[in-house]
Amino acid sequence: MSSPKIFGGIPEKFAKYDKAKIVLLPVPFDGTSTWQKGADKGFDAFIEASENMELYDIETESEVYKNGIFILNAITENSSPQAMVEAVYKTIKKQIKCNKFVTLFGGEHSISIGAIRAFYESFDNLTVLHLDAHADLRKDYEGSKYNHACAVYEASQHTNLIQIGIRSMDVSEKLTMDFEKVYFAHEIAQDDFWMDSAIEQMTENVFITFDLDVLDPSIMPSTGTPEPGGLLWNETLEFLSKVFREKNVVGFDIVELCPNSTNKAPDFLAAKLYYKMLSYKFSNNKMMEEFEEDFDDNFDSPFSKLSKFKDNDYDEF
Ligand SMILES: [Mn+2]
Repeated sequence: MSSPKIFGGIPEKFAKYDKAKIVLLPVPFDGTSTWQKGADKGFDAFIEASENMELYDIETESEVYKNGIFILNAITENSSPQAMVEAVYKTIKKQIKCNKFVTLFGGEHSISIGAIRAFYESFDNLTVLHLDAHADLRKDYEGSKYNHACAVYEASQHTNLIQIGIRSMDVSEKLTMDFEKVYFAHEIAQDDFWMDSAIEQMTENVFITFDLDVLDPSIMPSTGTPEPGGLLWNETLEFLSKVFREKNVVGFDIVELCPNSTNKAPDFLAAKLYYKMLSYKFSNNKMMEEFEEDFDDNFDSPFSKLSKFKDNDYDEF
């Protein structure tokens, strides 16, 4: 497998498939967005910004790129939203079976539907942690259940869905919404304990779907439907680092970067967010590997230990 793109301008030897623990699937799909188009340009802007990023993470004292980050061939299927979702599903499932830590970058939020399906089929009792300004709980929208407005409907039926930062929804979504597991933006602003409460509701295996519009438009204006009153940078990272520390995050996606050619700061934020999440994931693993060496020879890798697949389940490429 070869790929023309490299995240973060990392040395080529860390961007080869065989050695990479991390794979990144670009899905530059923008077929169902309703207002500002441009999420299909998000991945390129994200990669370009990443090249200007310094690769040592101060907080975790780590250089996570040394675990290897390989960019898979982008999903370009766009004959229909359903066909795109199925293509994403197949690719993700295959990579999970190959014991990669699988990440995705959108595209708009409908790209998460196939990813979530692959993850809940592969990991028992999956929690989907959904950070978003919007509830995205519609069963169908404009005639399709593969619309971005339906991004987590399937997750609400098949996983332990926890929603963070919501501040815009349709009244019909109240029927689907599990209010016990929703942390609205206006509540977060007044509650010092929301992070611990949300983490308490999570099962061990967590997939994170991160819609960039969960962030406040003051720091993330480059998104299709910016909503005032969102999360800020440091509180977002505090929450994510806790989740990665306390749970087995099995994969994540970041969606809805809709780049603006005159303000590149949001593109850089997206690249940094991606790298921060990897840093949290793999600095935990480092601790787990030390634990493994010291105490237990049979300890599996943190990704494989809870997946339903056995090592000999590998697909041929
Ligand atoms: Mn959204």
